[in-house]
Formats: sequence, structure tokens, C-alpha cells
Amino acid sequence: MKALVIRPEVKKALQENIPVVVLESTIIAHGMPYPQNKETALRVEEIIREEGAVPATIAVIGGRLQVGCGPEEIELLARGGEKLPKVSRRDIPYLVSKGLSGATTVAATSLIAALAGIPVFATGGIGGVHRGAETTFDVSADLEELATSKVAVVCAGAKAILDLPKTLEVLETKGVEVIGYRTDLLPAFYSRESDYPVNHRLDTPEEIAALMKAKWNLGLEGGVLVANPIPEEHSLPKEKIEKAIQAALSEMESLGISGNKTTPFLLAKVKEITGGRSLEANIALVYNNARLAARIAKAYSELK
Ligand code: PSU
Ligand code: MN
Repeated sequence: MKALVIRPEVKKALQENIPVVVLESTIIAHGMPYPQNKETALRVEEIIREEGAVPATIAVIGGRLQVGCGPEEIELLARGGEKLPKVSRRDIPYLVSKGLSGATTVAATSLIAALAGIPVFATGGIGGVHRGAETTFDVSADLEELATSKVAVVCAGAKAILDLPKTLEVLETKGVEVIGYRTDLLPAFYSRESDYPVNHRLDTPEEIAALMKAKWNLGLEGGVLVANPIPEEHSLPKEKIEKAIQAALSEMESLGISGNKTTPFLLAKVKEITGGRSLEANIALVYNNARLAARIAKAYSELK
């Protein structure tokens, strides 16, 4: 496929069965401000290397589906920020046909990872069913993609701005296993736990890799979701975050913000209200997820 470009280091790793971990780029361009976004993106890659895996940040660059971004491309994504398009599955053909660049969401990143044959992906939080979805119909394409692409997505749960029980219901309907890593309750992104149970709890990367293998050996389509709680020392009190989210939601409503602007707006607003503490938590949980993802990738590569 001409549009798919795999960085030589990543290609070599795939050929030699060296574990690879994919990363998304919407979190860089739309999820965090400059320069923290760039520092985080580079540090995440470093953590994956420390664990003996090869990082591959995915984005659309000049109309190409780029698997593995170099420092120049990370800089472009970090500086581009909101000016860059946020790319979901639906947007890919437009960018490719026009030769444009954009930042890929969990949905678009999973799709491209699956095209490249890379089964492990680390991110912060996935998109899901938004609060009020019964009237807005706002359900992230991330869920549909989890049902389609063969990728294990390591996250800190669904973003706390979402409706968690509805998100779990949709994942169940779509046949997506939700694994709690060393937890029985779904983590709520900024806080270690929510009131809602995960599908199954697993305590080691090896068990997670075995589950992935079992699923795909059966010929089942779609991915698995690995929910990894934010480290204790970085977790924020649930009530405080909930208050900030409520305030952000009502401001969003009064401004009439909708569609794919919703998530970036809410994340930025919550950051403002918490005096930056939510951003610190976000960065810490991404590092934590990258480490676990690298260990899962390693365990999975040893099974093959
Ligand atoms: N989680 C974060 N920061 C982010 C996102 C998730 O901590 O920026 C992004 C991811 O790229 C996710 C997207 O796929 O938000 C979901 O957007 P939407 O709800 O429009 O599908
Ligand atoms: Mn949406």
C-alpha cells in the first residue's frame, strides 16, 4: 500500500520480532499544550525503549499514513496543535487525497497500526460514550474501531468526562474485552477507580498477551482494552475532578461546542480549573501506560 509508510527502525523491528508499541498523535496536537506535549511525546518513546521495545508514533504526514515519527514530525505535531486536523477513521481518505497532515485519534491510530501489523498501542484515555449521548448521539469512533482492528489498547480507562457505564455497555455489545490490570474496577483516568467493574482482571503482561493470542487464534475480529490505573501518587480525588468536569460541561453547553471539538475543549477546561493538576496526572498516566504496553508487547512477541 503506497500510502502506508513504516519508519525503517520499526520495519526492522517487525521483521526481527522485536516488540513495537504504537502511540497516537491527537494527544500531542489536541490533548496537551506546547511544550509539555512535545516533552511528553519524546519521553514516552524513551520509556518504551528503556523497556526494550521500539516506539512508533502514528500520524498522517503529507498524505501518508506514517508509522513511526521522527523528532521533526513530533515537533510538527506538537507545534501544529489545534491548527492540525484531528483525524478519525472517516477523515483519512480526505487527508490522503489532498496530501495533508493531521493527528490521529485512538480510532485512526488503531486502524493504521493494524494495517502495519502492530498489535500493541499505548495511550492516555480512549474516547467513548459522551454524557448526554441519548440526545447528542456522541459516541466516539474509538469504540467502533476497538471492535474492528486487532490491537490491544493500553489506557487509564475511559476519560472521566465520559459516561463510563454506557461506554462499558457499548464495548460489551461490540465484543471488546475490557481487562483491568491489577484491578477489578474500571479506572477513571484521573482517579484510580470508578464504581464500575471491568470485564476480567489480569495481573501480569504475560496473561494479557496470552488473552490477545487466544482471541486472535480463534479468528475473532477486533481488539482488547487494557485498563491500567493511574499511579497512586498522581491520582486526583474523584469529587474534585467531578466538580471540574461539571463546570466544564456546562460552559461547553453555553458555548454550543459539539462534535470532535468536545474532547479537546473539556480536557483544556478541566486543566484550567484544576490549576494544571489534571495535566500532570495525564502525563503520569501516559508514562505508566507506555511501560505496561512495552511489557505486553514483549510478552506477546515471545509467544509468537
Ligand atoms: N485522551 C486524552 N487526550 C486526548 C484523547 C484522549 O487524554 O487527546 C483523544 C484521543 O485521541 C481519543 C480522542 O481517540 O481524544 C477521542 O475523541 P472523540 O471523543 O472525538 O472521538
Ligand atoms: Mn465524538
